[in-house]
Amino acid sequence: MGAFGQGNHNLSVADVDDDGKDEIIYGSCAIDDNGTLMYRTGLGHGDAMHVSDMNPDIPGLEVWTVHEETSAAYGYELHSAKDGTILWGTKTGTDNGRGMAGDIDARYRGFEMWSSSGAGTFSCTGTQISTSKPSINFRIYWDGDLQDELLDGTKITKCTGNGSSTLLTASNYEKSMSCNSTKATPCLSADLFGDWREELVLWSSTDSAKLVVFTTTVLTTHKLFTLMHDPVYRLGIAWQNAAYNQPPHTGFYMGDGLANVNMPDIYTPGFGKTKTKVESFHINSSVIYCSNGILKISSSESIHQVLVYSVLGNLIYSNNSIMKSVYLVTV
Ligand SMILES: [Ca+2]
Ligand SMILES: [Ca+2]
Ligand SMILES: [Ca+2]
Ligand SMILES: [Ca+2]
Repeated sequence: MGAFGQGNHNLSVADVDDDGKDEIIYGSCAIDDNGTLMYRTGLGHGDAMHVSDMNPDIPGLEVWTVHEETSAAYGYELHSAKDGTILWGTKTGTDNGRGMAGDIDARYRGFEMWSSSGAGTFSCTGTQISTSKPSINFRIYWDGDLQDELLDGTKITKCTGNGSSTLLTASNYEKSMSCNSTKATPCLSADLFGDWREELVLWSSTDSAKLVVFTTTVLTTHKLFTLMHDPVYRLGIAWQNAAYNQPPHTGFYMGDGLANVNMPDIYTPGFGKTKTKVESFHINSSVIYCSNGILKISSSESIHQVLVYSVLGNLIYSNNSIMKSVYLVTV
């Protein structure tokens, strides 16, 4: 009751009121964990929506969404995910079909956002920062920095202030294709291999039963737990098969540096023994994809065992009888 006409062609799931239970964010409304209406903005249906901590200066998550109804008071707007308060937006009087949000410009704190009908690209506070608009489709973590790259069809691009550069043209490999005609969405974009950058899954037009998985080979000095440990991100992968899928987002803002990201509760599998809680990462001194190099491991206590896995999960090095606080591994 009350949600009629407010839903999108997509949804997101997140704990927007921080009570440990998830709400369903469904376009212009949200459904509380007990199934009742939490709020409605009254702005009606839309085709694209993004939920994350887009403005890190405002506590909690924000929702960026576009609207189809020409009579809507806003054609695009940013609102509080918790109570639906409109933070900023513009009346367009058009069927605004596409909208994107991601942290694509480190010069402006928070996400940037843009849509089919908007005049350009905006900062998370609603200031227009450019008259141009990049692709309006998916985002993806692909290179080594903490900003989003853009994914549109089979192309991954990097925004470079005034333009963009192409990082991957996936159609060059196995004649890879995106899905859903003009929507040009991937089969999936998700952190499958666990290093926090995201893999891209497409299908081969030479054999549509064949999936083609792309992973980045770009070095990063930023180390983070797999994004699947973040509940908003993990649920974002779970709702990928809902209607006009939208890119997943984390529930935290990465652009201020990973030292500010709260460590979730992570336990090693234990392999039949007691599970061990992973207390911390040495996030400032690690290099992922350290191929053909020497990996230096240091600890405040004596290191007994070192296991090194590839990003595909294969064990590539093991030593079970070490009694040192500094240990060098040649990988
Ligand atoms: Ca909740
Ligand atoms: Ca926020
Ligand atoms: Ca930004
Ligand atoms: Ca990046």
